[in-house]
Amino acid sequence: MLYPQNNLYRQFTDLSGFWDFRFDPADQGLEQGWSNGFDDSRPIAVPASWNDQFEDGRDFLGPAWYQTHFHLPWGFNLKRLFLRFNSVNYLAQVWLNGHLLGGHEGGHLPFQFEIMGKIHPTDNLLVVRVDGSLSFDRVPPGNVTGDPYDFFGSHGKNFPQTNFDFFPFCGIQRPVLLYAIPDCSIQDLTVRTGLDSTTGIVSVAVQTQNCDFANLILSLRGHGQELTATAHRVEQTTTLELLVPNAALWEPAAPNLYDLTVQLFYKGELEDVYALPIGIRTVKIDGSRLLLNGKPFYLKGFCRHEDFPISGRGYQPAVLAKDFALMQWSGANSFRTSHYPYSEQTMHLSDRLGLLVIDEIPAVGLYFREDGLQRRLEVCQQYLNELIDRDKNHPSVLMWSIANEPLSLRPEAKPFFKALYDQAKALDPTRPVTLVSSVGIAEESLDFLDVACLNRYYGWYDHSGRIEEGLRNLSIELDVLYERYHKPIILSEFGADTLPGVHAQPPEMFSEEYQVEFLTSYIELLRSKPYVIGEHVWVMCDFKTSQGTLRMGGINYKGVFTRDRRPKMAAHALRKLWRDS
Ligand code: BDP
Repeated sequence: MLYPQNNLYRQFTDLSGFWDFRFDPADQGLEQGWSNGFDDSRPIAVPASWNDQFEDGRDFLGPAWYQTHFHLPWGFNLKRLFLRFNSVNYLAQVWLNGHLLGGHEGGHLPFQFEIMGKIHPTDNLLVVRVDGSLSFDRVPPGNVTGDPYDFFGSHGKNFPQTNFDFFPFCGIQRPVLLYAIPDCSIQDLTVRTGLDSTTGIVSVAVQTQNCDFANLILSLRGHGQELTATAHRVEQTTTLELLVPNAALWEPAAPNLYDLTVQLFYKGELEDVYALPIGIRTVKIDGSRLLLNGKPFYLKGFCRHEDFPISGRGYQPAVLAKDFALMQWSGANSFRTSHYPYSEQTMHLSDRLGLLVIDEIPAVGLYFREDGLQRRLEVCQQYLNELIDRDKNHPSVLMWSIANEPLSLRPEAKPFFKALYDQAKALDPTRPVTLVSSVGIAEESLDFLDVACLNRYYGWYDHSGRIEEGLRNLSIELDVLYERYHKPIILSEFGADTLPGVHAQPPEMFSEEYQVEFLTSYIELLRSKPYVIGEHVWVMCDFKTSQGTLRMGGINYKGVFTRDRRPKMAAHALRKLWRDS
């Protein structure tokens, strides 16, 4: 799904702003909820999670109603029109002027509706019902009951009862765009790049719609070069290839981008243009090594969350700019989109600023009891399709992650992940596929996954207060894991809760000194293992969680930065380590 853009042939407008909003705890529905004129509505900021915008309803997860009015911008009436929602968590149903456009399941991924015939030139009423409530058969799951074996962390005692460790923020969390494209248009582009000695190979699959036998001109500009390729009488899809001599490759230390432009001609007229920044690079797993552009690469960086006071999981451009500035300041070269896809803008900034991304579907807290299992698989399959469709053209996307810490000790786990692995490979054979494990050696899907990602908290949840002892265990475990599966390993989470301003010498749990010792001694161990290809600290910033005995004030304090982005001592320690090595 191409992101809307503005040029002479396509346009979009952002419907962000204050919408009308009401909670609907009795689930009275559209008729009762809206035909009464919405007397009890209140203004709400879109995009943003609803939970922290009011004095009531923080823990209320839905259903709730949003509505806004808009006019058709000048010139839009000559084009095909769509409404695109970049992220609504969790279930969305959308009406335009009383017509049900459809629905979507799952936050963090975009969906859209064509609205021809349903839109007026002047006043349009857009209504969205959002339900973010937690259920065992949703992904990620919540309100799980029964066998403690299927629970994450606090064994179902947290509130709201999530099977994962972050607050289940809900609402319209990213922009809603109204956009226009020509009838005869470029529907999709799939860019893949390769390398033959110093020559870059750029192959672009172009999909057109509503114009058989169109002509295409593909051009690539940048780094002193301008190259073109053409295709004639294209029937819906074709693949064009460009060879780029002495290509300026994309890598974190030099995130070189080229401007790719596709022009679509139909019956002699230029009908559509789409432009995309692209990077030329290759990714390969070679034995126990990760090769970027043919050279071994070691990942240093963070896991993160989209989380900020008041806006919750809502898109905040200034916070995003700050997060990238802090990642660059600390010397990170990569991050994981734990535990759901991040905004499209995050992916664009990663391309531009040179951060590699482990791109994860929102499959966290998965468990494998029969009830709801098939449904959870289907939802994960939908997410994987949507994620790869959205992010396949970003040079920053290094690999796909198909889950975080699934409770994989049941036999159903392996076939579940084999189905997702095969799907990812069929959609994108160019990138490695991983899964982030907490069960380690028992994660039998490592038989087929390309990379092993392991989360470990020895010296925190286990071996509390005894980092050295914990690390002796980790050292043995890493060796055993590599011996068993022969896959390169990323330590994809390790960290310690740290209260800013709390100090102790000798270091004690929760003190800033303990976090420094914890992270630096983990990193020293990891660097001694030749099959370890990366270290991702849990977590970049403190973030909001459900309430429970494990989380003081509903906050996970493992951040290297506070929730408002101030550094703890560990941030300086990591900067020293990551910038010097
Ligand atoms: C891991 C989870 C992560 C948690 C973290 C923690 O993947 O979501 O927040 O532990 O406990 O198990 O801090």
